[in-house]
Amino acid sequence: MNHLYDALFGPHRENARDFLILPDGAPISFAAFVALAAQHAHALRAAGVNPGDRVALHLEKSPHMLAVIAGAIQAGIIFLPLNTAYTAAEVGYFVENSGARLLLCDPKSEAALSPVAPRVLTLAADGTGSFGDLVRGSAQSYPTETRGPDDLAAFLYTSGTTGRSKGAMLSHANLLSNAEVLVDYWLLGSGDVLLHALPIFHTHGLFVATNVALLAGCPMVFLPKFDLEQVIAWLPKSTVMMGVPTFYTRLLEDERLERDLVAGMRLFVSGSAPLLAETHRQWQARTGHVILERYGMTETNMNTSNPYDGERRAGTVGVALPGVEVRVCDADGAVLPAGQIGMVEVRGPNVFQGYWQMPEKTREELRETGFLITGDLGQFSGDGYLTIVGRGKDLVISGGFNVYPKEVEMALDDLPGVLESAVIGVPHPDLGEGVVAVVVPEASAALSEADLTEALAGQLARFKQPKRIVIRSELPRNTMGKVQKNLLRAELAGLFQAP
Ligand code: MLC
Ligand code: AMP
Repeated sequence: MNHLYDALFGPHRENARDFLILPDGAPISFAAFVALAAQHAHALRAAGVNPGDRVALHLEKSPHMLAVIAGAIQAGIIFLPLNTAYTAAEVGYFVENSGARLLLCDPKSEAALSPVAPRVLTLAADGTGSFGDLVRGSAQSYPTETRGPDDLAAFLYTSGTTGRSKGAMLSHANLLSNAEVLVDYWLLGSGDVLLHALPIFHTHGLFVATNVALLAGCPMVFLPKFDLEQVIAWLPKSTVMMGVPTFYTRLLEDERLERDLVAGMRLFVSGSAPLLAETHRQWQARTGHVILERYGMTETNMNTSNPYDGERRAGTVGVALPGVEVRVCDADGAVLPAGQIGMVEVRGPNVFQGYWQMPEKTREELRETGFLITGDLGQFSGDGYLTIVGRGKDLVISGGFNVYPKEVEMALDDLPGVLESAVIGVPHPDLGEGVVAVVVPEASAALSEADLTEALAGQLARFKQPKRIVIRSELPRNTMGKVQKNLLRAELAGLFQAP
């Protein structure tokens, strides 16, 4: 038995229905996808990757990328999906830290990424490339490797408040238990069609959207990315969409969004970043649909959700999912009563296995009792609805991507002429929060925003780079010498707002 493979793919071996509906090609049936996954499993083995090894994926979203992931699960290989925006230096760290035996990348990234991994093979979105060649010659069935619930399935790298990324280890049971809960909770079924416009290198697009679709046997309209025109074209043919708040604000900006366009839709889910109550209300007024907001994180998959039947309360992330314990605590871990603000802690079969080869980091965040300290500040209502009121961790969420200020500050501080810097998130109409850096030059240095922006390019993934850099002679500090980011946030709050 293979805990995750048997549940997600096993039932579909003979399923001739469409699984992946593609905007520019013939659909791929469930059965054809299972066969494709087996070919990718063979290709991974042919490339020298064995059960228990790691494979790093820096690939454009495509059915082939999904098939590598499925093939890795079938072959008992741990996969690391990486954001394609990551630079070679960032990818190099993930490959080295994880000990990945193979890096798969798009042919156009091969030259840049070859120096950072022991072995690099290529796989384009259309299936061509050196790894694609191995796939094409392979058999369409693979003897599935045995894997139990506690075996590791994936590492997802998440940056940290210290600026060093950590590999969150997720087991087969972590992923499957959460997908099972979500299918039941959101009533996903084979009659649904899921509009999939998220990337598949993060929890939301992969472990929430894709895993629930596989488990429910529901087809996905598989778009390469969020493209407004494509989403508008496919909404009338879909029943469920999962997205980050930017999806909803971008759609609201378009006058074609009205009731008729979404008459066939059953469910809109939002997560990964706070959905403004205002967006929730505008969506309801324009479309008649009430967005269902849920809350999760890389280390836990999904923790809470607004109910399917029952009140979907704007500005809240709903109630604890079945089987998941969610509590709000003080700094010592004592549980606080409803109404009080404290640290959100989570325990359940969804909670990860720790950070790869970082036992101390794991101990800092995962209590011996099994509760994960999320770093999010929350408050329960008397009837069990959780509101995320802020973050105890220094983190900016831009368009659903996490940016850890420490990492950006370290890159800035290393630039010639920079004395120190503070990176913050301020309200951004499109991305929710926009990354802003406040930089103090050394006494004799003449720094400009344009020069600093250029110097950072290539060092950090594009989404981590500040959208604005403000030069100041000093940073506000409290009596302890700590930079008062709250003052900077208040002062620069209007930076991205229309005048
Ligand atoms: C793209 N850019 C971003 C960005 N996305 N900058 C900041 N933040 C982002 N999120 C950059 C591009 O490189 C480009 O730079 C410029 O901004 C404009 O790009 P765009 O064309 O407008 O962006 P687009 O490609 O449309 O992407 C925006 C987006 C995308 C919101 C559709 O970022 C996205 O799909 N986000 C989803 C993230 C996600 O899946 N999160 C889940 C994490 S899991 P330039 O300079 O080249 O013009 C998780 C757990 C949970 O959090 O609970 O789910
Ligand atoms: P990640 O590490 O990318 O998985 O991001 C997880 C973080 O995203 C959480 O710790 C929260 O801070 C944030 N998050 C996810 N969903 C929501 C939500 N619905 N509302 C507010 N914050 C959210």
